[in-house]
Amino acid sequence: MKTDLYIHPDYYNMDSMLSEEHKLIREATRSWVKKEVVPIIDENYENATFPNHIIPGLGEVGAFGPYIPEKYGGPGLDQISYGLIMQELERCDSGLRSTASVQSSLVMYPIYSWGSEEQKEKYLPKLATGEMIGCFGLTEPDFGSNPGGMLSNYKDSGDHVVLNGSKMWISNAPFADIAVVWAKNEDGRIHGLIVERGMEGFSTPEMHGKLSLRASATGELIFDNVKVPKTNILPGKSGLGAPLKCLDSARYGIAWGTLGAAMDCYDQALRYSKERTQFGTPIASFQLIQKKLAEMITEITKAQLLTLRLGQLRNEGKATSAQISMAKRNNCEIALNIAREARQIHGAMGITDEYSIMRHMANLESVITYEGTHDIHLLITGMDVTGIPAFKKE
Ligand code: TGC
Ligand code: FAD
Repeated sequence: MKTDLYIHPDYYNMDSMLSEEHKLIREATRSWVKKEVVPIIDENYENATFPNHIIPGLGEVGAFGPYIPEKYGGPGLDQISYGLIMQELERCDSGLRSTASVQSSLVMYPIYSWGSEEQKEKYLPKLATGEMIGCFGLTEPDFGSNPGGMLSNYKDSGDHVVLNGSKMWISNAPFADIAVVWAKNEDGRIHGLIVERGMEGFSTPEMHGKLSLRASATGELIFDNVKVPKTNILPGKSGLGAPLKCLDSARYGIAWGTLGAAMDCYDQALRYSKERTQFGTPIASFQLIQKKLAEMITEITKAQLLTLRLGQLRNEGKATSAQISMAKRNNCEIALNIAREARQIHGAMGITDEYSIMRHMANLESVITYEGTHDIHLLITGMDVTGIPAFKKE
């Protein structure tokens, strides 16, 4: 079995800006990940399976709804703790973090923010422990970057509504117990509905053939005249702004998570470069290797500062959607670049599963695309600074 030697880089002593509680939460997650997930992740990645048996453990480390109050079964942590947990999970594998992000930010967050008291009491405590798993259906086959065009719709039918349509690329879908689904009512207004596995006409076929994020289950959601009780509609918010607000929370977690993947790649590259000898000397002594390592740690340090500051703003309730987009975009980009450079430092060994680098690199191709593509986030920043949206052709 491989030994996990990870030591996280902290060039600017960022740890001095964390509380003792933050460090304890990070350490607890790191130890659990090292013990329970690191030894099995390669096999799951290779087999394209999610290790369902670790779900209760994810609940125990607080990875499901870290900021959900204790009243609803969550640990009631702050936003920086949430970020640190995501960082430790993605340090191991983006698919692991994905499962937790979807459950936390895309399922628990909307139920907590806009659910009725009955919905909160029914679903949140079970989601917090992992007794129940959720997924989030926004993307459709013809509406990815432009979710506002969605075709999924429902019609009023007495005490229930009848839902039709389909969603694609849905993380956790194949084994989720519930789906938070975004669909239009008869007036064309978007609402969130909680659809439960077992409702007649609702199916979740698994999508196969992914060469990225293989340790995360992805599927479709198909609604064929599904009768959804009206009590399952989220009453507190409607319009595209509702699912986009959930994305803010998930994108924030991804900013922390991708930094974890970047730090893992850098840590391995630094160690390998000191151990690997060529031309009678450690490759770390070559200027070109040092250039790669110096640039990696510089980008990681800048991203750590950006991300922690964003966490402080989130704690104060002051982070804007555009600030979150900037961090998601930046951290995905630096993580992918660092994974590519770390792969080169490892030479041929870098393409094997001896190291997690190639797996991170392949995973990050999904992460740079989902939750808003790299270019969509660039356009969000462009719109924010100019006041002019460049998404649509008039
Ligand atoms: P637009 O007209 O700009 O906005 C519609 C309404 O939404 C409001 N809004 C936001 N609200 C909260 N947070 C945000 N980030 C928001 N962005 C916009 C906006 O104020 C407006 O409100 P109102 O009251 O005026 O109606 O919308 P648009 O149709 O022009 O689209 C804008 C665009 C392109 C930025 C947006 O649609 C977008 O972000 N597209 C990307 C789609 C995306 O990210 N999909 C992700 C699907 S989920 C996923 O990938 C999960 S992966 C999970 C995992 O495994 O980790
Ligand atoms: P498209 O929107 O078709 O984009 C294709 C290309 O066109 C991109 O390069 C894009 O940047 C570019 N483009 C599009 N519009 C513009 C524009 N206006 N200006 C400039 N360029 C533009 N979705 C969910 O709802 N729930 C999930 O749980 C979920 N999980 C996912 C898991 C995985 C592994 C993956 C890969 C995706 C997941 N998604 C999920 C879907 C994801 O959010 C979408 O793939 C993403 O939003 C992009 O949509 P698309 O793939 O349809 O690409």
